[in-house]
Formats: sequence, structure tokens, C-alpha cells
Amino acid sequence: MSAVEIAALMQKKAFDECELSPGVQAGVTAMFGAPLTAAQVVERIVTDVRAGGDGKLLYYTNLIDKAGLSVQNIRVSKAEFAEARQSADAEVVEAIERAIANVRRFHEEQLPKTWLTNRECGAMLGQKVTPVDSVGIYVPGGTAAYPSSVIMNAVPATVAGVPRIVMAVPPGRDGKVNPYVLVTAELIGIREIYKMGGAQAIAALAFGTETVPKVEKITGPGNIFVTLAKKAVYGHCDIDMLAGPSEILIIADDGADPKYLAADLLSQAEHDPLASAILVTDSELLGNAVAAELEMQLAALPRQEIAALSLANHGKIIIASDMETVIEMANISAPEHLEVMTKEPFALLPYLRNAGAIFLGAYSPEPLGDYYAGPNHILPTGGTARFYSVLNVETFMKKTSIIAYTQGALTAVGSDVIKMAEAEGLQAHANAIRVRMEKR
Ligand code: HSO
Ligand code: ZN
Repeated sequence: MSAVEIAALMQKKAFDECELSPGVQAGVTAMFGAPLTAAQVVERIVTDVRAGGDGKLLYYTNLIDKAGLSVQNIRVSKAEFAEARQSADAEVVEAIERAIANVRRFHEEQLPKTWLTNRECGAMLGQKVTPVDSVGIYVPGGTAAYPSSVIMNAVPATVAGVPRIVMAVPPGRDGKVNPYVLVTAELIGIREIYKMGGAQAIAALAFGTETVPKVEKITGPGNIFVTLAKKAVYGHCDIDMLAGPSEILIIADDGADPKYLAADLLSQAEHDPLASAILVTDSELLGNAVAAELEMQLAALPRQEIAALSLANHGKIIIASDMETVIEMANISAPEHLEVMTKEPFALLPYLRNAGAIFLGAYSPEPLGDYYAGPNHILPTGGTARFYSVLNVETFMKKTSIIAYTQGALTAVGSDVIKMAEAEGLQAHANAIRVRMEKR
């Protein structure tokens, strides 16, 4: 199969080019009185919240999330944290604590260092790393209110040393937030949480309102409206990436266990009807066995409706002629999660260039990474692993260069700099060097 044929086979529509589902489109039409596209909805909301502050933020929160909130209770209160703590199952909380410790330990390894190095004639050069002053972490709500996403967003920000970390979570219709989301945030030390979601939350974080602070960077996954809003505010603040629905690509040979593979494919299919789960193998026998397993395991899932839609629309089992083609397919597809279920997974590692996270071998299933092992689960999707990295400590830091020359060091190279400045026709630049080289 040629690279072009492979690319056509693996191609996915960009997340923000997908059409809204009929249900969501109907909601949009009812709310805005016209069949607006997602981009038009976002543009309107972002402009309104930027100009109208709290008033517009609450207007959209109550219109879309039907939460009945007011300025007084948009921020999660101490009493709400306490209530969440009370209602949480102690064993779940202990598991969450261990996951936080693992994620923290992994991310501490990533902490970049400020460095200074000596050059000729006493000159010094270096790079200083500084956390951004503030970040806004977006945690999705609704059926996808994931405490694990709080961990994956917030822990790297704390390891980076960000002084002000605020969180946005869409409220339920009761005006409340998932208790495990609150407990997890509190365990990590995050107490500034605003009950807001969608494009209105992103606009509030990017521009600030009377209640919500303006932040320097917004991170975290969300639905199409959140993603488009992040794109719209980029430049006013920074963002991490534009993330879409979850994906898994498994590459396997005839040594893989079909039961494991089917389970792993379904683990991502159950996220979202738009999620994609793909197996690429050089073994037809394995492909058929996985197809049979998928049917059996799917039937027993509580979220089988979602998983079935995902498999029907975005699921694939591809039989390739050889393992080289399998590897090329993985690289062209650049999946969010890549499982390598072959007899010698480490042998393939050098050839795998594009993936958000790689899981090697039969006992490294993707959900282990979603929750617990330590690496981050906020990953590039939709082929963007070709150029984006997984969320990491440096996502929350920026780098500043340092230049410190002595008079001797400047004099030694001054004439070179002057020549370059004059060649660019910039006499004042040349002068800034020259005045320091003149004998007084
Ligand atoms: N697989 C999702 C993350 C997640 N899974 C959260 C379960 N909870 C995107 O990487
Ligand atoms: Zn998952």
C-alpha cells in the first residue's frame, strides 16, 4: 500500500470541521433563534462575555447549563467542598491519592532547569525558566466529569510552580459540581473553582470578569464549543492544544490476545460516539478473533450505545500485508494513544514517530495511563501528535534567555556585531556596541 493510500485510509475530519449532532443543532437554533454553526455560536458568546463580564457569563451559564446560578455562588464555596468530602467513598479517595502521587512523581522528572554557562572572556549565557503567573484549568462536566482530568491538568501546573491555578467546571442542573472533581482538586491544593463551562468559561478566563480572574494560559480538553473558544482567545492568552474526541490505535501481531485488544478498543469507544478505536495487524486470524470478541464484550457494557456508535462510525480493523506497513499506518495516523501489542514491542519503538502516548506490551493497557501510571492523559488527537506534545510541566512554564557579557567579551566581538548592524542599515544598533568600545 502506498503512503498516499495509507493516508486516505487513516484520514479523519478535523474536529472543528465536524457538523453538530442534530440534537445539539436543534438546541443551538432554539437558543439563538437561528441555525448558527458552532463557530458562530462561539464568536457570539466570546464577544458577549468579553464585553459584558459576569452578567453575560451568568446569562449563558443559566441558559445553557440551566444551573440557576448568581454572582454569589458562581465560585465553589467551602461548604460545597466539605459536602463533597463527606459524600465521597473513602476507598475511591485513597486510590485517587495514590494516582496523584504517581502523576506528581512522573512530572517532577520533567521539571526543566534554569542554567547559566560560561563563554569566552568572562561572558555568560543562560536560560531562565519561570512558571506562568496564572492558569485556568478546564475540566469538562456532564457525562464526562472526570476527576482523573483534574489530576492530569492540575498536578503538572503545581509541579511547575504556577502561583495561581483556577479551575472551571460546568455545573449540573442542580448548580453543583461532581463531588470527586472537588475532592480531587482539594487534594491537589486547588480551591479557586468556578462553576462555568463551554465557550463562556473560556471567554471569562481569557478576558476576566468582575468575579473570574483573567489568566495567562488555559489548558484542558472540552467539547467542540470549548475547543473553538480556545482557538478564538489564543493570542490574548496561551492555550495548551486543540483536543478532540479520544482515540486508540492498536498495532498487533499474531501473538496478541484478542480478548485484551477488544477490551482496550472498547475502553476508548465508550468515551464518545465520535471516539475512534482502530486495530491494525498483519494477522487476519487475529483481526477476525478481535471482531468476534468486540461483539461479545460490547453487549455487556453499560455504555454500549455510545461504544457501538463509535465503533460503527469510526472503528476499523485493518489487515496490512506486513509489519512495516502497520508501522507506517501508525505514523501517518499519529493517534492519541498507540498500543503496541506485539511479541517484541520494544523493537518497534525506534520506528514509531507520531503518537501522543505509547503503551508497550500486553500488560500496559491504555486505561492504566488514563488514571494511574503517572504520564499525562491530556494528549494530542486527530493526527495533531505530528506536531503537538502531551501536556507536561513545560506547558506551564516559559523560557527567558540571559546574556551577560564583560567589557572584554564585548570588545572581542564588537566589530562583528557592528558589521552585521550596518549591513542591515541599523546605525543605532551599531552605535550601542561602538559607544562601549571607545576608549574614554
Ligand atoms: N482517555 C481519555 C481520558 C480519560 N479516560 C479520562 C478516562 N477518564 C483521553 O485521553
Ligand atoms: Zn479514557
